[in-house]
Amino acid sequence: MDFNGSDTITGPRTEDVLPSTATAAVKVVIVGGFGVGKTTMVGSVSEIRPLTTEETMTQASIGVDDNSRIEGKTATTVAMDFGRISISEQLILYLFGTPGQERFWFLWNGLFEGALGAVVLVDTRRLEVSFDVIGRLEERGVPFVVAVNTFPDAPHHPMEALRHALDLPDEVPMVNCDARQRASSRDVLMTLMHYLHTLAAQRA
Ligand SMILES: Nc1nc2c(ncn2[C@@H]2O[C@H](COP(=O)(O)OP(=O)(O)OP(=O)(O)O)[C@@H](O)[C@H]2O)c(=O)[nH]1
Ligand SMILES: [Mg+2]
Repeated sequence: MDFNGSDTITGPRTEDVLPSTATAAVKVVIVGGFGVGKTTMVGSVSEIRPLTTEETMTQASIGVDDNSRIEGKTATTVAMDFGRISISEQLILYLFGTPGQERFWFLWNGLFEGALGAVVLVDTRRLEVSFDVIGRLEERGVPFVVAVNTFPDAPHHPMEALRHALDLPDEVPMVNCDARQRASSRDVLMTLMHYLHTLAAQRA
């Protein structure tokens, strides 16, 4: 440990301290298949330095994980991502990114506890990895929005065709996004908040 350098304990950084105006906190889960950009989204939008649990993918994952269409991907989430964003002076979102690989899906139970809603990230080059994810959310009754992460070489499909392919009800909001962009990721979360608000108003 370097006592003169960056490891010196100096207390929380200003961005780590919750604003005193915060009155409500909501837990949101970011889900999706392997390599769709969940860790990227939590990282781009979080105000605090995100906590990630990424491990380098090894030879052992070849043949187990389908990384054949995710060139350049060298790390994968093994437990969760965690971040935080203030939506307004009062409202704070806590973001939990799930692992994409099916062998870690048993962790979902803990990650979903107390979650009000979810974002499903979708890669149109590999739509099939989204089916199970959406099915699991529907089973749990967790409201969700679908965000189509626009990878440059991904084929473009009209939203309605994607809705049909994913067998989504009309009321589930769908948006395009670039998970690397803070503003875009933030827009996705705003869409989810509006949707949760609409659902709550309908129930009332
Ligand atoms: N072009 C482009 N690349 C992206 C975008 N989002 C993520 N990536 C890249 O896609 C790769 C996978 O992103 P991750 O954020 O690790 O995906 P993940 O869903 O967390 O993956 P797992 O945890 O392994 O399931 C990374 O190399 C990112 O840099 C995007 O919107 N556009
Ligand atoms: Mg990840």
